[in-house]
Parts: sequence; structure tokens; C-alpha cells
Amino acid sequence: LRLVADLREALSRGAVDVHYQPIVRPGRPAQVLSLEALCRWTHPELGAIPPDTFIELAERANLVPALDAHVLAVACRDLATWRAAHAAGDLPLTPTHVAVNVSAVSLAAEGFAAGVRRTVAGAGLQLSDLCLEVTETALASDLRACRTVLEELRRDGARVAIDDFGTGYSSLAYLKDLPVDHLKVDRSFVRDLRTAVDGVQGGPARAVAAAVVSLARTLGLGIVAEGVETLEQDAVVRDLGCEAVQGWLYSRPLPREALAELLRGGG
Ligand code: G
Ligand code: G
Ligand code: MN
Ligand code: NA
Repeated sequence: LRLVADLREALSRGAVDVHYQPIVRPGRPAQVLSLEALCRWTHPELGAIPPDTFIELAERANLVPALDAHVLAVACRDLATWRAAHAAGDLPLTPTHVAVNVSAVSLAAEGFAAGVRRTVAGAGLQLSDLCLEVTETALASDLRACRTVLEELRRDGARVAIDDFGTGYSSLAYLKDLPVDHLKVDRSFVRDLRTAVDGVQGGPARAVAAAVVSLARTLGLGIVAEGVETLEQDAVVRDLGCEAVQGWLYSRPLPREALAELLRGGG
């Protein structure tokens, strides 16, 4: 397939780009806590390829570890740049850390932890500047291998978030044994949230979201609500006790220049 060859070539040239979506503590003004790095590929002839499409392509061509490693390197470099600008007084705000998505194949690959350490150190950062987002499905596919790697990186400061929580293999039993810091409530639950009408509390979507928040609290985990698009959804997730929020209401994923502009503008 030509597209696969093109993707391989783009990765080898470093031509796959990274956008950043703020994860914020809601309020006025909202405070940027972290940034999620999201890969973007603009094909020279076909234009922007949706990430879901080319990640699937990368999976089939065994390019996901290279993709994840590339995004990690770019994200570390950008965070280091914003830190330096902040220290020099050129940027009033700087995110405290950056979150990258890590696929199961990357996590399970030989030398993953060592590679992460090398990349982080090479950018002048520490593991505590990093959050690894893994899906439940990834964890379930190779629980023991994933746990060992995540435990090791987490011991030295990296944070771990379970992405798309609630859509995969959720089980309280395995959750309590996992080296995890945050749950990210999948946006499919957030989408249907409504404020209470006539004292009736928002229906099944709210019940599910409330249960996830309460589970996270019981396990001592932080909680991030994903895909918050409306003020109504924002009000509900805050009311439920989500301390961090991510979604188009606050910001779309942005190219680095636009993100720096957002940090310059005070959030
Ligand atoms: O913005 P959005 O359309 O970017 O992302 C689509 C999907 O691609 C999401 O499930 C997201 O987690 C995943 N994704 C985005 N960037 C990366 C990446 O660098 N590595 C991996 N493995 N997945 C990513
Ligand atoms: O699976 P993961 O959570 O990593 O996916 C992130 C994806 O969610 C990216 O595709 C990103 O562009 C998308 N996204 C982020 N915020 C919103 C939002 O408020 N609404 C919708 N529909 N998608 C969002
Ligand atoms: Mn994610
Ligand atoms: Na998600």
C-alpha cells in the first residue's frame, strides 16, 4: 500500500506533527494543568489524514512504536521549549506536564521504559513531567507486561492515566492492582450529560459518570472528564467532582504556535 510507505517515510523524516489539547482545572480563569499530545499527519497529496485512520494504518504496518516514540520526542522537546521561555519571562504560563498516548504494542515492546527515559532525559526533562495515557483494552491485552513497565516508570515519577475509561474492559478487580494515577472518563459518557430538570438528576449518562467519579475517589485516583463541549456538560462534570476537564469548550487540539499564543493570553 502506498499510504503505508508514505507514512513510514513521513515518520522517518519526522514529518508527522503533534497538536496539543489543554487539560484544565475549570474555573475563571481556567488553569492549564497539562497538555495531551495528539499526532497529526498531513499527506503531501491527500491533505490531512484523520488520526484514527492513520493509526489503524500504523497498527497494520507495525509502525505504532515508531509513531509513539516520535510523538513522545516531539512533546518532550516542545515542553522543554515552553519551560525555557517561561523561565526567561517570555511566556507567562507553562504547563506542568505533557500527556502522550501509548499503544499496547509500544508498552509491550522490548526496551520501552529505557527509550522513554532516554527521550525524557535528552530533552532535559524528568519522568515527573510526563503522563502516559493507556487504554483499558491495551492493559487487558497484556496485563502483566504492561503492569511491570508502568510500575517501573511510575516509581520514578511518571504518571499513568487510563484513557477512554468505561468503554473497554472495566473491572474493579484489575483496576485496584494497576499502577494508575488518573481515570479519563470517555467522552461518550460526557456527551449525554444534562443538568437536572425539575429535580430529576440527568438520567443514565449522569449515573454512569457519577459512578466513575465515585470509583476513582474510592481508589484514590484523579479524574479527567473528556470531550466537554457545552457549558451544561461542564456544569455537570464539575458538580460531580471532576477536578480536571478537557474538551472543545476550553480548547481544541492546537498546533504549537497557537498553543503558545493561548499560554501567552493567560489561558
Ligand atoms: O484527535 P484525535 O482525533 O486526535 O485522536 C484520535 C485517536 O488517536 C485517539 O484515540 C487518540 O488517543 C489516538 N492518538 C492520538 N495521538 C496518538 C499517538 O501519538 N499515539 C497513539 N498510540 N494514539 C494516538
Ligand atoms: O482517545 P483519546 O481520548 O486520546 O482521544 C482524544 C480525541 O478526542 C482526539 O481525537 C481529540 O481531537 C478528541 N476530542 C477532544 N476534545 C473533544 C471534544 O470536546 N469533543 C469531541 N467530539 N472530540 C474531542
Ligand atoms: Mn488520550
Ligand atoms: Na478518550
